[in-house]
Amino acid sequence: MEVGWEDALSDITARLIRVRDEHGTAAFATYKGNPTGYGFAGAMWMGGFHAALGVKWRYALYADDIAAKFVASGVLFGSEAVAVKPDLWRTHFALILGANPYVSHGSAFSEPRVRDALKSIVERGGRVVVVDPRRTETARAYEHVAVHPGSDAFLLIAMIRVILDEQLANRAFLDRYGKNVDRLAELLMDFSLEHCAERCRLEPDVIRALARDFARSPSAVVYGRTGTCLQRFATLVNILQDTVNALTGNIEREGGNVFGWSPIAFDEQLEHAGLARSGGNPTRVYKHPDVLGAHPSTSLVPDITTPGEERVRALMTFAGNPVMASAGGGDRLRDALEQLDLHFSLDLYVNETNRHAHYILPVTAFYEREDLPMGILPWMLRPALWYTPPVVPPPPGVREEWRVLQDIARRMGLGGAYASKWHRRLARLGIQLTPSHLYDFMLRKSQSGDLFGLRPGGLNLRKIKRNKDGLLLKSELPILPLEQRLRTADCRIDLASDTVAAELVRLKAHRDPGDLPFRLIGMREVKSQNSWLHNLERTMPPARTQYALINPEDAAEKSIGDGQQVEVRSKSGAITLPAKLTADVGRGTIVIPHGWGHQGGWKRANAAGGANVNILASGLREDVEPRAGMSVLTAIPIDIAAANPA
Ligand SMILES: Nc1nc2c(c(=O)[nH]1)N[C@H]1C(S)=C(S)[C@@H](COP(=O)(O)OP(=O)(O)OC[C@H]3O[C@@H](n4cnc5c(=O)[nH]c(N)nc54)[C@H](O)[C@@H]3O)O[C@H]1N2
Ligand SMILES: Nc1nc2c(c(=O)[nH]1)N[C@H]1C(S)=C(S)[C@@H](COP(=O)(O)OP(=O)(O)OC[C@H]3O[C@@H](n4cnc5c(=O)[nH]c(N)nc54)[C@H](O)[C@@H]3O)O[C@H]1N2
Ligand SMILES: [Mo]
Repeated sequence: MEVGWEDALSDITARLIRVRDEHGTAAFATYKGNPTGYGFAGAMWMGGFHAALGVKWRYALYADDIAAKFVASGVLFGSEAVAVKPDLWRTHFALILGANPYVSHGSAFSEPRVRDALKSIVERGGRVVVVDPRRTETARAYEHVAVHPGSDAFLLIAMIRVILDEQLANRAFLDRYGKNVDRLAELLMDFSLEHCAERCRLEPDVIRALARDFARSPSAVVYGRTGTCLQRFATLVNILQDTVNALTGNIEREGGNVFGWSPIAFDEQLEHAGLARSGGNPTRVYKHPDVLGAHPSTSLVPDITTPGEERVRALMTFAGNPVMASAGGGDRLRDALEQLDLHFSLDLYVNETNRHAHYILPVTAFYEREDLPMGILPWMLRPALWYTPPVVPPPPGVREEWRVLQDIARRMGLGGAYASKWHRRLARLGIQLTPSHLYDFMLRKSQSGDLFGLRPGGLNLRKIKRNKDGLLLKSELPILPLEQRLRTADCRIDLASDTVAAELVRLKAHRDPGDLPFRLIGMREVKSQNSWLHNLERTMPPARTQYALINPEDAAEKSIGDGQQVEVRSKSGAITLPAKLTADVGRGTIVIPHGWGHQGGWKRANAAGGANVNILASGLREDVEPRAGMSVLTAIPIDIAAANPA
């Protein structure tokens, strides 16, 4: 049913006030999805909304994406807020694990010309090696190492052993910044090269050569992304990646893993807010850690449904679709959402998650609003700022995200959705700061700012708007002494922390169920953005279908023909979809893209069919990576069978 903004906002406000009066602000929760990264004003106002309302539970896509990388940075570098990224424009060796930048465009770093950056490595005589169970678009363009799903920890351990055993480590770097190198060697004693190679389904010589070449390269960097973060041992794998970087001296060196540069010190802001260390505000039932202040979405179901104190009763979903995208999603989440006193959503579409919400508030899309994407500055390989005005007028009836959040906070008597209590006070006096005010203020007081006139030529919003093609702030990332980068108390990188020791014990003890011999991995498609972009003719032409990619020999053994329906079963559920046979995937690996199987309010997306692959992910407490709260969304044990055997 359609209602006007006035009715919707006044009822939302009334319900929020009722929940607060009856249960306190610990009954408030939000879920923030991926597109909050593509609109800075909305993201900023969401932070302000949390502060103004005192929202205690802040679920986000991080746990289905990247929390493990942040936690690993905390363990090694002393802060989870630092944006460490591969220096692709200068490196001589990029070892890429579980990332497919030719399709994804790169992640956890920002570079508009990512293909050129990778090509530049080969052009200066270097190498790009892609470690992936599938021969991906990126792997095809460079060298491919076909690792078995979920075995990256063993690959990295084996590389570390070769580097240590063959004295290939950078002693000068380790003497100055390393710690516990000998203890690391002891911890890894039980993992022989041969055993590790077997787990990875690689030849020991392949790993040996990789380790030697990496260590001897003038500069080199291990870069891992979702394929490593979504594994059962995600934090360990992310720590081991930077352990390889550190052992070879490739931290904060040209061509290594570098801390980068941003005019606005978002890392320090997070550190001052006490958010650079995970676990300060664990989830109420599973006690999974918050990372950079965000809670894993796998906890949503128990936190809504388990009776008791601080139970979630009012939820805002903002640019997200956890019913489809989260390991804790599916029907269980859909049913849990029905129990809420209030669920409202800011979105462009009626998706699978907000379909059952009390209110869906339609907001402007990226082409319909102005933006100044400052939030990704710390991740940029070439830091730049550009202002974009709206390029098309919004359809009637939609509002900008920040205005909606501002309005709700104002109606609740809080002034506005500002992080700063001073700004909220000003707002109560009638002075409402807009995104432009805050952008200008942040820029002007930043390390490159004009300091409100004290530093002529410095940054301010007017200057950025005047430069229609944008302002390139740095063409090369500055390299600083590590003393200025590391946040550890002793200014050293502990390579054998208690976290590593504990995770190695867990790794050694873990056994996958023997009756599920295949391993499921995901795949991003050019014409999808997680669970959306599926409702447009250009991105979802009638012929487009979701497939399960299967190695032809596996298919033959299971009597599955090309195009035939195959049932894919995990311990958590089963889905059926057509098979596509391809030697791009190794034996024992099944590849299924996520974000399909729509049942939202969209027509074309629903009609496209397919299945929600995350039904196969468990999201149960025992299947969540304990250190960072990451979901296990890759290397899931499964079995396959022809759905309609002849
Ligand atoms: N199996 C499997 N599952 C995965 C992953 C995987 O690799 N494999 N990847 C995970 C990752 S990395 C992520 S980030 C998550 C994503 O998880 P989510 O962010 O929860 O899911 P999306 O599908 O990206 O949903 C985005 C929603 O935002 C809406 N939207 C788009 N633009 C805007 C906007 O400007 N404003 C607002 N308010 N709404 C907007 C869209 O209509 C859509 O409904 O999925 C995770 N799920
Ligand atoms: N076109 C498009 N672009 C996107 C997105 C999208 O949905 N569509 N999503 C955006 C988002 S939210 C994100 S977070 C980024 C993600 O950016 P990337 O991580 O670069 O994207 P993916 O294509 O998911 O790459 C993950 C790779 O990991 C591999 N993999 C799976 N399991 C394992 C394993 O056990 N070991 C190893 N070594 N590899 C494994 C997969 O085969 C896959 O090739 O992409 C962003 N860009
Ligand atoms: Mo993501």
